[in-house]
Amino acid sequence: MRIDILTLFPSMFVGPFDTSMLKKAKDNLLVEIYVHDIREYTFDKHRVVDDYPYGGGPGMVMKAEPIYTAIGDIKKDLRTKVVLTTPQGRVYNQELAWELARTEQLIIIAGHYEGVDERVTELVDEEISIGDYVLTGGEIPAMVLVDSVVRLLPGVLGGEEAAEDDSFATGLLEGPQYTRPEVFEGMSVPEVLLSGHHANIARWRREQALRRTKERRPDLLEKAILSQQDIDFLKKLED
Ligand code: 9D3
Repeated sequence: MRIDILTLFPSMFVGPFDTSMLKKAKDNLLVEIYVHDIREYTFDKHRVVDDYPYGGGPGMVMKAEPIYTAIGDIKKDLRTKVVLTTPQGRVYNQELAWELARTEQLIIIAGHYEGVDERVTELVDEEISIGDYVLTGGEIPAMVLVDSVVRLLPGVLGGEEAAEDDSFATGLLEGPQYTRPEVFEGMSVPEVLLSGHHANIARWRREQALRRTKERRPDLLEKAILSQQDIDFLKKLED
């Protein structure tokens, strides 16, 4: 997969893509990531990338022309998906991450200021928000997309199994986890985890996941795939 990011702040992307899993994915040639400075696609003397909004109002709007030129330069073919990060977009989730992960080339326009000239959206396949809170720009959302997509690529996690076993893939939150020591500040590790009884451990973990999901994210339970045993356990929790 190839990912191209269009941004006014290319330096923001330097650290995050050279660390940890993303670095490994790049080193192993599973993904190519290119960060492009939108200002490089201006051809006027002052290299202007933003301007005042028609009709007035606060803030600045990103100009259409540099972004339009950049996409024309970078886009490989009709299979390329062009994404714009914007608070007005479809709210991001794991399903959409899988959708993006299936494309050959992903171009992400990181919005900034009050937004981009509406005529750019003509070239955009998907407008995406990462959630209902206010950020200063679309750069961090662009990084969120890259991180969530790259880890789904075949070969990145050491097989796709780990990605498919994710809590959002099974539809449940994960239960509690423990590591050494066995007793910490008077708090013990649950007995069952020390028992070596793998079937009991698996059942206990499943029940903890069900309990926690019911408590914190009951909305997830509606879509989760549950066995009769799961349903019986959840019913038991109510009394
Ligand atoms: C006048 C109202 N504006 C400021 C409160 C709206 C506004 C414009 C641009 C609010 C935030 C931004 C910058 N944010 C993004 O570009 C953005 C974003 C976000 O803020 N939250 C969640 N997802 C995203 S994706 C892009």
